[in-house]
Amino acid sequence: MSITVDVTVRDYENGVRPNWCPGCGDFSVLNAIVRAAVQLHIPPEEFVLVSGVGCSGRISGYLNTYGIQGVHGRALPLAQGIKLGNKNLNVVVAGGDGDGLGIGLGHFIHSVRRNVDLTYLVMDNQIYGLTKGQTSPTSPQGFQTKSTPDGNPESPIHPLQMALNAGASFVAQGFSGNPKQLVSLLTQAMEHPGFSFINVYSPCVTFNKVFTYEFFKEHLTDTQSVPNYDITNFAEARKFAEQTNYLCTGVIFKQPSNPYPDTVQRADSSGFEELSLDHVAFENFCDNYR
Ligand SMILES: Cc1ncc(C[n+]2csc(CCOP(=O)(O)OP(=O)(O)O)c2C)c(N)n1
Ligand code: SF4
Repeated sequence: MSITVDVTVRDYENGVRPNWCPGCGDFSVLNAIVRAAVQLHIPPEEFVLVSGVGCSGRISGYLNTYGIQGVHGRALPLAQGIKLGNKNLNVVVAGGDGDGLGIGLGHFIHSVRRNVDLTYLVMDNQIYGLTKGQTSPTSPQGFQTKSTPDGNPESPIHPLQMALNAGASFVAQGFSGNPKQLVSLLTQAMEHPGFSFINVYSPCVTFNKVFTYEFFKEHLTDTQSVPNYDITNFAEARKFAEQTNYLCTGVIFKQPSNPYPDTVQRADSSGFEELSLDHVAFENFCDNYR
């Protein structure tokens, strides 16, 4: 018999006031994470929020739960270690497009392959917010920023395309301006066994004056508006994402997968004993650099 724990939003409040700019899309993501955890009756002591570096990366400090901000681009390996160390924890990872699709891109792809049971949410504002408005990997070609005053010469990474092509079994996209849907996407992602991915258009109101709330409200198409949209059809998912120029929302693709096993047979490490550290030699070596 499973016991349902009574959890409220208040249980997740830690009284720390986010220092995001008023109107930043990240507020909505924070609220959605809390509401999803509450809807799933997850007590704070069974929840971990791992974040990257950036304005978005501050998110893990704003909840009364376990949280850790990793070094830039390294939130996913941290989160995998946490989940594999304690499978009873619900692990959510959140970070920016620069963090996860620039410096952390390798980890993203390998996390999809490894398929550890966690949810990864990218707060995609198409810019580096914390460092004051440079071009990011999701900035479109021609986009003018402080680092590309003549327009971005590079073509962007499309997070949905990246996740689908890497083989992710749960791929969704949300928008900070639609908090109700965001909660629903998060609860579905967190319930999905294996690696689940949500890209969230989360406007930076200070440095990105092009991809605004108004822009997304006008341009986003939801899967629900497509008659008979089949979330299990990979070809349809890719086509829909491409045809909307990735300006789409909803669960784009979902299929069952085999999550990384809880217990993995480890290699016999007895042969490594001869590699054990000679502390005296090591200290002598270090002295050369002191
Ligand atoms: C190794 C390393 N390189 C660069 C930086 C500088 N830096 C901090 S945050 C950031 C990018 C932030 O952009 P994004 O991930 O999109 O997050 P946002 O601030 O927009 O939420 C960079 C380049 C760093 N902290 N560490
Ligand atoms: S600079 Fe942009 S991303 Fe950072 S807190 Fe302000 S609005 Fe949000």
